[in-house]
Amino acid sequence: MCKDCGCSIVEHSHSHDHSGDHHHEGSHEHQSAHAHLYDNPQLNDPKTISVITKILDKNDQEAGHNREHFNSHGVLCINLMSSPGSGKTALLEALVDVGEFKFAVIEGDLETSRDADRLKAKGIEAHQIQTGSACHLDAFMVHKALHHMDLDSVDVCFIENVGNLVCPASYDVGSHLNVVLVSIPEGEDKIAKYPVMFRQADLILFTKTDLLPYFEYDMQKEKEMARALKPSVDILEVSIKDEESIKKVASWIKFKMGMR
Ligand SMILES: Nc1nc2c(ncn2[C@@H]2O[C@H](COP(=O)(O)OP(=O)(O)OP(=O)(O)O)[C@@H](O)[C@H]2O)c(=O)[nH]1
Ligand SMILES: [Zn+2]
Ligand SMILES: [Zn+2]
Ligand SMILES: [Zn+2]
Repeated sequence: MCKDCGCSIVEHSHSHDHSGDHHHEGSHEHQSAHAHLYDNPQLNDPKTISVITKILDKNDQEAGHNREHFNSHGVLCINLMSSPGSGKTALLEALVDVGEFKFAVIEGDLETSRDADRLKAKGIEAHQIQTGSACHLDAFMVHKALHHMDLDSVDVCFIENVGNLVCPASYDVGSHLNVVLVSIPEGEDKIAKYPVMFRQADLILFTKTDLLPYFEYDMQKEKEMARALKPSVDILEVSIKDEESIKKVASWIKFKMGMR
């Protein structure tokens, strides 16, 4: 558990408002989060609860401000979340090749600038955030990056979150949409084990489908599990070796761009 980020807070709400204004004071999400905190013997000190609640409320305000940045430039912001190595950076590299829209990327990793360097090598504007010990991006980290970016020159800004299926789900970073990746080699149980993350998803991408012949993976069962958690979720299958599958992701994004 991450001591300073409040990642033990589990939101039980089945939906999350990404529409702009966030009124989180006393919201249902936070009340249920508080209830959950009191159940946690490691975090049952009222002072600790009060500090974590304040961190999340401040984060939500900053996330709203980040969304104003994106809205004022007509940019669609997409938060990419997954376990480490599920293929977030590889997807971005493949998306630039299909060339359907212009995008920039805010990269979050504990250490190194490797992901941003990979993207810059493909001509993508990328800004690396090194979080040090933090296992997620928060709205303040993203805001710092925003003031170094030229949002006028892009249609979409991706935020590649730190590889982690747990606490990134608790931090609104100011995105409009959440895309959650889950790769075939990770095994069949990820959606059931990390429901908080998958409930936040607007789109779930099953990645590395070219590896399906080598793994026992019941795709239909996993899709049913995803829809049981969130009936409205969109789902696509992706392999970076199949350009048509990348084009489908690009089309989904273009469709969403058209509504902003
Ligand atoms: N076979 C196959 N390999 C893939 C695919 N997508 C990504 N990979 C490989 O999986 C590895 C991890 O991919 P990344 O894109 O770095 O994963 P990531 O989610 O960005 O990882 P972190 O930033 O560390 O969380 C790389 O070696 C990729 O080449 C795919 O569709 N098929
Ligand atoms: Zn954390
Ligand atoms: Zn990456
Ligand atoms: Zn600002």
